[in-house]
Amino acid sequence: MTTKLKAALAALLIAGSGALVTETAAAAPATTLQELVPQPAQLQPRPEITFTLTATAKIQLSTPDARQPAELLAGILRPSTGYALPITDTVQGDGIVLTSGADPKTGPEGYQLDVTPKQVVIRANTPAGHFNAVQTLRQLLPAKAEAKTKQQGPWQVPGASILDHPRYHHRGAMLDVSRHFFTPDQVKRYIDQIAAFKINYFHLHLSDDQGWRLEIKSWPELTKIGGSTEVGGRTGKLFYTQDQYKDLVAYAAARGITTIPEFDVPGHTNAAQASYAELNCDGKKRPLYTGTEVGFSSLCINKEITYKFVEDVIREVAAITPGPYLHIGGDEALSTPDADYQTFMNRALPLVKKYGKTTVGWHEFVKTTKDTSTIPQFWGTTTTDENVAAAAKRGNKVLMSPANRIYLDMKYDKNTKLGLDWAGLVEVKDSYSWNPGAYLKGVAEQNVRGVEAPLWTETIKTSQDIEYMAFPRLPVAAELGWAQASVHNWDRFAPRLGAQAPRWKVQGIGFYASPQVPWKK
Ligand code: TNX
Repeated sequence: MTTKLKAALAALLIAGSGALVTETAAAAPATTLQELVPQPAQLQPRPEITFTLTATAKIQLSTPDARQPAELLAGILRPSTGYALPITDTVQGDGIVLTSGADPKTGPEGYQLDVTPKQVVIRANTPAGHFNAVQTLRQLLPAKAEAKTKQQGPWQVPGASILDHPRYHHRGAMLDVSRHFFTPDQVKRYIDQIAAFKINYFHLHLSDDQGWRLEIKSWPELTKIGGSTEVGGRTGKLFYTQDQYKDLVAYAAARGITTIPEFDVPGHTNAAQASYAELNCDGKKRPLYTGTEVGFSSLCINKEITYKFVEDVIREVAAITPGPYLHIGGDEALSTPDADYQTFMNRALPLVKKYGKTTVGWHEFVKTTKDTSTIPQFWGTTTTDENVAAAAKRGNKVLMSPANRIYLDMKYDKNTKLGLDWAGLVEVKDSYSWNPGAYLKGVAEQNVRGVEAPLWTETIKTSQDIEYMAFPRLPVAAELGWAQASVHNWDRFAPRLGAQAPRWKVQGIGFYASPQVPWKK
């Protein structure tokens, strides 16, 4: 409140009745309702209502769709509240209700959330809708609800009716586990963090010049040799067994997230070429690579064994990936001549189909195919790309990851110690100030599948590093992917983003405290 306003109010209070109402309205405390990221489509505050979660509350289901979301919620709230919060199949008494029958406007991923004095009632018609509602409810509770140890209540939720649904279906985050390897526990930690912002796709960049990170049973040397080192030269068993991968995929799924595995071909393949001599045109193994240059490797396009290799990898990965997508990379194949690149994609793309999956690829690949079901992921730094525009015109849906906007490995400013700057310095406001549905020439709102924030890890070694680069820009990507275009406004977004700080502190996330954002204490 400004000093002037305070003085005016004091005068009114002295003057007598009626003024109290003004006082209450003017001083109405900010609540978590003003702090949601991403912003819901419709939000009606009900200031006369407050719900308090108590020791006797139950999480009540009337639809099996809500089972996993309810378990997720209970797993977060039991440690911090210290309450039992049993999950029941009957809707009765106080607590949190997850039920079906949402307004059709909520669509396949949306939900309604109504705060009443005795219950928070969530309605959704799909598991995705329930997951998304649960993430909203988390943010409506006090920040300390995120703690791993018992905290003091009260556990209040401000009164509101919310009807929410996303702008885009695809809201993604990518982690490069090839340049630096991250353990399953580190990956799970990141999955937990992205889930909180309604990210629903997790893209795992599993192979590159510096490392092959997933066991392929028919080509065991890929991990034995190709998974033995990383940027900087550390050595070890730096890969996931298929069982570990399946566990990660299931962990993501239990948070409403579909995993998209990537094997980058035909370039970025040094780790494979170091593992098997026959994958090289000259029949000689390449040395393992621990530097950070790109563009020097290529599979041997004219050898039949190359396609046996690609098919074996696709077959094995498809078999342990329940999601419908497989990412085949295709970027920066600077050592693969154009004609060879075409030849390669003509053989590789049908193999993805053969094993029942839909291709996602870095946008370069889309010049090689007329298949409109494939998904080009735009990672350029320009606002024009003829091939991507032509694909959009044919009907392909484009996944937007412009590097100068939403690459989480770009430095924030010249003083940022981690990260790269080839696409520019990307401060938080830069990462927010673009419209995915009107960014690339010839790629309009209806041609956009969604937004993904990739995190490349040439310079990123620890979970702390991941978090410093991803926070707050990952939540920015989530906002761009979910919130309606009509609410896009930096001045209104920045305080909502800043309001996340106490939550991140409780969660142990060491974020970049950008001077552009008014951080809440
Ligand atoms: C470009 S973007 C790459 C990656 C690097 C990244 C670093 C893309 C598809 N390829 O190989 O890691 O830049 O920012």
